[in-house]
Amino acid sequence: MAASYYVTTPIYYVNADPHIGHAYTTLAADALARWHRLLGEDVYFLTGTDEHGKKIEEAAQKAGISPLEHATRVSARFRELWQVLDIEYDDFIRTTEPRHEAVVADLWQRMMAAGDIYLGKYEGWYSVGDEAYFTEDELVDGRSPTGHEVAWVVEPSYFFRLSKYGPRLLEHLRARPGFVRPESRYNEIVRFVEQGLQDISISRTTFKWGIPVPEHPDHVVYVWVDALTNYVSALGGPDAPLYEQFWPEAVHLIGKDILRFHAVFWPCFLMSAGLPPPKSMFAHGWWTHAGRKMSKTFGNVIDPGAMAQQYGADTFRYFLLREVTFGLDGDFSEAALRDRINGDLANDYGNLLNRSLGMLQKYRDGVVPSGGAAGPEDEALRTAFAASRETLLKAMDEMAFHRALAAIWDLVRAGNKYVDATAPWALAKQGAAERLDAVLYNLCETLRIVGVWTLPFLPRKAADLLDRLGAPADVRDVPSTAAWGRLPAGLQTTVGDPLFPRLEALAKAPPETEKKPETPKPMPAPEKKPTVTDTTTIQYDDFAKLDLRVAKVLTAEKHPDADRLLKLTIDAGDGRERTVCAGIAAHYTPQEMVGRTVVLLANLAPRKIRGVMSEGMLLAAGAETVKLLSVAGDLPPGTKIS
Ligand code: ME8
Repeated sequence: MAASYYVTTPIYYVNADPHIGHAYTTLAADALARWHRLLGEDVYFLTGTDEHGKKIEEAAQKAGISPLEHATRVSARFRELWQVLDIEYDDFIRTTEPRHEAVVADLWQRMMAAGDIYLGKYEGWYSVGDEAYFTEDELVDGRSPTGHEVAWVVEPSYFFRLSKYGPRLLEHLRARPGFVRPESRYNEIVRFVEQGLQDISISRTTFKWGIPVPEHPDHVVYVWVDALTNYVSALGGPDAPLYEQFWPEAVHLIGKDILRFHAVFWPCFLMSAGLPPPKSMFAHGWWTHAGRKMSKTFGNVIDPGAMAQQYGADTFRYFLLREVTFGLDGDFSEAALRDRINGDLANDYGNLLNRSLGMLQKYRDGVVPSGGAAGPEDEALRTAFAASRETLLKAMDEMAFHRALAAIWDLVRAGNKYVDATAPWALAKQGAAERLDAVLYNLCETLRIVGVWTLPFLPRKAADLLDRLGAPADVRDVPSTAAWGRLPAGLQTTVGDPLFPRLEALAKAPPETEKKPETPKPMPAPEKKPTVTDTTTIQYDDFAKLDLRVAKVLTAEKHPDADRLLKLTIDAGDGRERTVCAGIAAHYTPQEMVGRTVVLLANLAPRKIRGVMSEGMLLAAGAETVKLLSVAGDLPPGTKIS
């Protein structure tokens, strides 16, 4: 029997329109769901909307309509966006549906029967923006940690004995290091639970827009108890066959800000109700724009629907999952998106398709040849295939989408190199028909494999690629890419228009791409050795302007457009991942760089180096032989060097 896989997104508040954060989690979940389907698993992918609570009630009041009417309108906008972004969910749950409300009431009664709910009085701070309670200590300048207003509330309330479940939760966490990912978030949760848990208020009496507490309808169920239950109610509740099949495999994708609700409250509610916690969860980072939190006040909100319309849904999907390590924060830049389109998608991926099928058309009337004569260039292509496959499978297991895509692109680039190395046009001229057959076949097989692997990320374009190749259904799944050579011979291919037309009109690009033409800056500059006469004394203040830090290399790859550069992603301890181009490709391999601790000049003005925005510079010594600076001992990223 096929394995089961259950992936969920948070259910989104319907107080306002969907934004990039919603799109991000949902398309990550969609990519995972598609990947697991391609593996042949039985997949259930759930998303939906969170429609109760004070926040929605207030938004409806503002709009002058009933909360349900408001929720219905906004919930529909989420579904419209998911259609635009090609999100293929299996179920969309709304918390105002009776099927959900019934399971919330059931869960409440189970927790009550376990003796874990008691009546008391809540007195403390509440933030409607977060729909969360805060202690005095947690407030920052009189606001919630996320910057929302708080109000002092005093009301009768039911409490949940969270304190009782601390030890059991800790045991659960310790036995399952993968319960919360990434690891940094797991550690954060373990530390939090170790400090001991306090009981929490789980009902409200000062407004009505919620699910009534069973037998006490003057209370409504706290919106987080209501919302979290969606993951079980969508499966039909604890006695349903869908629950039996999928609940043991549940993986929650969430943003880092709602981790505590998922990793602490939710497992404890479930334990109290006599149900097992989900299998695991992954908390991703936040997108900023132009270095700031997105907000209407700053006018820097990115509309995912508009982006998908302008650049194409596939492109937007690819960019969000390729640009930033899943788990870390990232800064959105339209210029970077355009670079990815012109570089990865047009130059690499689209080009491999068009040149390969173009040559196949020219030399073999577009028909995939069979067999042929092996040649010395084949080895490198096969090796690239095997290496990409291994990295890809592991990366998808770890939800490291950026690494998965980088691995696929290693094969794409190996395919393009294969064209250059085998020079099919020369083979045609020489009449080396057998070798030409083999080369053209290998290119088609590369395209097929790349096409299958990119289906989760570029669902339309990859399907288009496979259609142009004429690939039959049985060679369009992941198991069919386990070994080289499954593409049958004799298929009729069609070239078609470029898959990803280049964006030539850069003049129309946003101002950030229009900055002065960039030339690669060599690092370090070997030609210009400092001499004694170059040295002038400086004041300490001058030195203090340099933000030198310990940093860690997370990923490394060859710069797509410059042989001497490596393109690195680096953790400089500032909560985000940055890209740095370093002129060290002749001295260090990408593999040697991953995990290495380096010294970074972090406040060097960002500049674009051959199409890649580089933020900072690694320090190194030497000219002919270049050695990177490092620090003795084990200092964490971000440690200042002074
Ligand atoms: O929290 N970048 O709903 P929500 C990345 N209803 N992610 C972002 C983001 C950004 N700039 N801004 C927000 C809720 N998010 C609850 C969930 S689940 C049982 C109930 C993410 O609409 C945020 O991290 O406020 C969260 O995961 C998601 O958007 C939903 O936010």
